[in-house]
Amino acid sequence: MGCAVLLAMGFQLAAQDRSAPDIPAVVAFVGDAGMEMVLGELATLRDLKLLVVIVVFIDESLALIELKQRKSELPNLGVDFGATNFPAVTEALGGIGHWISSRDELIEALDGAFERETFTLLACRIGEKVYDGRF
Ligand SMILES: Cc1ncc(C[n+]2csc(CCOP(=O)(O)OP(=O)(O)O)c2C)c(N)n1
Ligand SMILES: [Mg+2]
Repeated sequence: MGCAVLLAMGFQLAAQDRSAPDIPAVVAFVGDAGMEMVLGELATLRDLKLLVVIVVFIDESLALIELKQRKSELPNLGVDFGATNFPAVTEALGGIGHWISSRDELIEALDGAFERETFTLLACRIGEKVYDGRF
């Protein structure tokens, strides 16, 4: 969980080591629980000035596990959690954070993210149980 953020950071670092400044922003896609597990890395993004864009799927759920739990006809247990204000945390740690509720907002926010010099987190509200029928 959360490894996409670390992999994106590592990719940017390796690109710098290879003197490849033409690498644009790297985009990481991560679940909201995964993002909570690696929140401290936002401070590292700030300090290393790494141009990474993080797209967080917000559903206040360990959705993949909830899906498995439900398919196994087990009671809902330990898979729901509270809302985190990810954009506020991002801003507190020196990045730019936005809430996203539509494809159009995502496209516009990505364009903005690719223009700037700081890291960006886009908190995308994807709704509940949207993985149903897709796995
Ligand atoms: C460190 C770690 N702990 C537990 C798991 C098992 N696991 C796989 S997916 C998942 C839920 C992830 O929730 P979230 O990041 O919100 O993603 P979602 O499925 O909701 O999109 C868990 C607990 C894991 N892969 N890695
Ligand atoms: Mg989730």
